[in-house]
Amino acid sequence: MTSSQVISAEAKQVLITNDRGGYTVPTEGLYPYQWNWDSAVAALGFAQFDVDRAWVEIETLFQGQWDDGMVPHILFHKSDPGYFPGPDVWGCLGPIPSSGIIQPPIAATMARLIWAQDEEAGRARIAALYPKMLKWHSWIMRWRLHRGAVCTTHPWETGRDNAPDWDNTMQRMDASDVGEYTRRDTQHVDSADRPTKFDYDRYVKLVQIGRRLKWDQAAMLAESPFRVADPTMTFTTLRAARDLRTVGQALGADTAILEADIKRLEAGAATLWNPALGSYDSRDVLSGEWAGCVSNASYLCWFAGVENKDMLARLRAVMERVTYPVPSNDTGAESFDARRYWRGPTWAIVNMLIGMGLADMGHVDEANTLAKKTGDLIAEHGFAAYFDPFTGSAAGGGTFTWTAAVWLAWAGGN
Ligand code: 9WN
Repeated sequence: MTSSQVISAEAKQVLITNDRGGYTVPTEGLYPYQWNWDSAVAALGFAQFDVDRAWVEIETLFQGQWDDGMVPHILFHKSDPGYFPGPDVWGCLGPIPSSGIIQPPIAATMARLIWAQDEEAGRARIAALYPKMLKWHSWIMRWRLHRGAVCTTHPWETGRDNAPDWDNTMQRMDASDVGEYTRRDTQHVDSADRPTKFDYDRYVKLVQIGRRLKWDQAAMLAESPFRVADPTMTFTTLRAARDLRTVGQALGADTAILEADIKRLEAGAATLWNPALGSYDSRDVLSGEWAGCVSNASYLCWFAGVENKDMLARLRAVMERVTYPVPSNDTGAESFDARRYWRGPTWAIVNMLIGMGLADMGHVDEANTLAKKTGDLIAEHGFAAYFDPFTGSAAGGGTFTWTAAVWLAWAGGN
């Protein structure tokens, strides 16, 4: 076996080990439940060796869909004391105990890619998923838009929990009455790789507010102190709309509504361009302030089918300068921290989304370079959650489902 085949066998084993029967945990211990966007990536990884299992992963995720269309960020299939905040803290009443927020809606994109690998047999599977995916998309369009950009109501929704994008908004929040709680994350991994207590208090406070409002979106819109229009949510939603349109057309559905959604979201994506920064950025819709952050999500424009020459120039420079791109924060920013959660490290999953977008938009050289560098990173440093962008050293726990899936589906072939 070549070394690449050895790594592929290991990657496959990571997925199999993290499989809990119908769903995959992100990693043993630290994350014992089904996470929304991790699961979508896991499905694409499974599709490389077991396409039936790939569909099952997404089907299980949608079993947790709420009546109103929302698909939660965590499904607590079996209670596990190793994770905080668990189902008792969220107090949600969906068909499966869950959190009350979402994550970047990449499931439709992954389902479309899986269907491309399983055209005939997969038709019935995607046809059954299509109305559910559309319902979730419509929920986002109904509740989360601000000038066409998609807002996040909790840092965890973007999947970029601890990004500096939220610092100003979090600074303004009062969490003095959050009460006592015991973190579990720092019992599994080094606290230097994890968010601070200041941030964690605010994450928990936002969960308490949502719970008090019974996760009623209209009430949260009126009362929650956290609403930020962000590149992750906006670009992934726009991409989902395009993929849903493609799937809908192939299934003979009327996709007029999706055409209109795409136009609104394209206009929304343009509102995230911060001219002073020269980058896509997050904006707090309550204060009107820019975050002033170039993150790895800023480079998801191509994934959304949005071309931008300035971002391309920036990406080329980053790929020259940084050994293992794409860092989750501008390496020159004051808030840059090479190891701490979303404040600097490189995440293979975001690289894959950026790379897929680059390839789709015809930037094949950049896409190949990024896939190669990501492949080298994984080959040299393993299936970690994330990596120091300069040294490549692994952080946040090993044997991560999505890093293994990224190797199998994208980075391992180069
Ligand atoms: C909270 C599972 C998840 C990822 C997120 C990542 C991290 C959770 C946490 O782990 O978030 O959702 O408790 O740290 O930031 O992107 O989906 O891998």
